[in-house]
Amino acid sequence: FFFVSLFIVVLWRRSQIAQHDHEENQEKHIFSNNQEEYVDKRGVHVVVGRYIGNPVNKIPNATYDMINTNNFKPEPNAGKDGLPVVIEPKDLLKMQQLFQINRFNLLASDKIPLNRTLPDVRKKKCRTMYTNYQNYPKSSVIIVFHNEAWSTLFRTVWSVIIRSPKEILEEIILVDDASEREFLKEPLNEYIKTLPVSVKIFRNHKRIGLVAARLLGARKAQGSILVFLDAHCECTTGWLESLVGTIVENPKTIACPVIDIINDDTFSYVKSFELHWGAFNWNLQFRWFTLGGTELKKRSKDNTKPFMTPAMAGGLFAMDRKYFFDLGAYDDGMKVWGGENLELSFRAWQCGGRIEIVPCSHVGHLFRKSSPYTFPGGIGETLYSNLARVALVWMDEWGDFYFKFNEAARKIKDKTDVSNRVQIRKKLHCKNFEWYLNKIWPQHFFPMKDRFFGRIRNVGENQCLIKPLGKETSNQPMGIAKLNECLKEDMVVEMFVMTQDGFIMTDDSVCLDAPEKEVNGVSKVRIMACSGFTRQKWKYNKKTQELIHATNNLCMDISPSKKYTDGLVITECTGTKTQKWKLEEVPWH
Ligand code: UD2
Ligand code: MN
Repeated sequence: FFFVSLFIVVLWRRSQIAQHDHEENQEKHIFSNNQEEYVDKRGVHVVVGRYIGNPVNKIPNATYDMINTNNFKPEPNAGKDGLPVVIEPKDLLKMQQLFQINRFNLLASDKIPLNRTLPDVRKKKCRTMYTNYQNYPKSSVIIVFHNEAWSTLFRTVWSVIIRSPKEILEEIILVDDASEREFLKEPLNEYIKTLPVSVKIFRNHKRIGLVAARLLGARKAQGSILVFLDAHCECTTGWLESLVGTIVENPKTIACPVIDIINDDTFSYVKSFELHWGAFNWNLQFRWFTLGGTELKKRSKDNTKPFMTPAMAGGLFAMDRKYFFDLGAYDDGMKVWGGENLELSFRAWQCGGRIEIVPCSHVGHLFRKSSPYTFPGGIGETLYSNLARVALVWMDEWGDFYFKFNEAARKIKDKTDVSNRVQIRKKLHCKNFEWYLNKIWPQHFFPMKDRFFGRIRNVGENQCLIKPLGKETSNQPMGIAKLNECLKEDMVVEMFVMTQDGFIMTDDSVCLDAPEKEVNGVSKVRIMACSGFTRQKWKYNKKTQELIHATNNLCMDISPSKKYTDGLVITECTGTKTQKWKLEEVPWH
């Protein structure tokens, strides 16, 4: 229980963005909280902290006035070209005080002009693509918000205005989900009248959550394409033509931009790498994962071409309006925040549509480390009831798997009525979740009929292999492969999958990994991001109970120090008891 709860806390709402940089063998992740983490050429795991600013121990709370006044005071050059904003030392305390309001650096945001310039981050070839956009259908851009800051909200609006071809922009629709801030009321109504394109505002006076708010916006939209954005985005040149162009090619496509990072401390615009696709872990948390070998090969032919993704992040996408409603719009049983992105992702794929990431479309999103608003009904209750709906309607046996390992969702399950959504699944003759996993995400790490799922127990020590704890900075729990007391209950920390190809993997797409050549007689076994490379392949010999590294025929053993906390190694097979492993099946549905 300790492990599981700690794990949940660590991974709780981890911002999903990681950035990949592939320079030869080097894989680099830059996380939104300014930590950098990569595996260098020797396979050494490096984490570099880059936190800027001095943490202050006692930060006074933001005052009522700070929260309710619009303090937008642009300085002409602040944040120009997407560069970071520098806060003077004398303002640091005020900065931290203001930070709490929206959980981003409001002081910095309020200095940046609404129409700041941004670099054109697209691949060069993109500039010659989607040039006949004059013939494209028109878009309604829908932005829902709850207590958003003025500067971030209207920088989103202005970035749409100045970087969308006016021929294909029908309107911008703002939906206010019961914001309390004074400046978002009458002053906003007046301000939008001055804007050079049609901007409409619809308001809910009771909090209805982002799904219902987006549904309202979609129903009011006049354009034949719906484009959804969060209220703290910045669009770059070419963003809209490429999304709409992708839908014109195939109207059953949900087109997503590459989501770049607006840094929550400095508001710098950071291009994120295009080698990611979206998926999810056993807890149904959205995650970015690196594309595997075959997708990379497919993409290397033309890296400006849209590519499929098993799931979308949720906030930023474009879709044909008619198709949006034909496909069942959104699940209006979903409350406040969370889960709707997976619901739409599964529905699209299973019911004959597709989701693509469009490399020529780049939109920045302000990623935060925590959520600034209240969750009526409690954050757990809302999120888990949304996810329970996803599992019940779309995931078949894997829904049972989710409930088995997720107590919070299990508790809500019986109170959840999804009959209207099950109807939609029937009406649209949707495929099952097994098809989705096999065909759309074959690299997935979920249990399957033809795979081992369960504990891996060392016979000599009577200890079990465990997944390392995720680092604060990382989406993926990585580290030295270690043993721990085997638990009596079934807990995800000691659950592993072994595929027919010999990959031993677990939640969050991490795999048992060892070097192909031994280093000084023994090599450490690590748990690393699954790569599909042979260094992550293993063979299990049922008779001898040995786990053998596929390329060099070395056996997995505990470290020579014989302390299982020192981690596992691969070494010459000797038949000793610590080289024997039991693969204990655990029922998962
Ligand atoms: C991500 C998505 C977000 C949504 C969410 C899961 C991206 C970049 N963002 O989290 O769009 O899919 O996952 O639900 O993919 N809002 C309301 N009413 C509410 C709560 C939020 O209107 O009760 C608005 C909010 O002001 C914002 C949008 O909904 O404009 C998304 O909320 P968020 O920015 O907190 O979500 P985020 O980016 O953490
Ligand atoms: Mn957001």
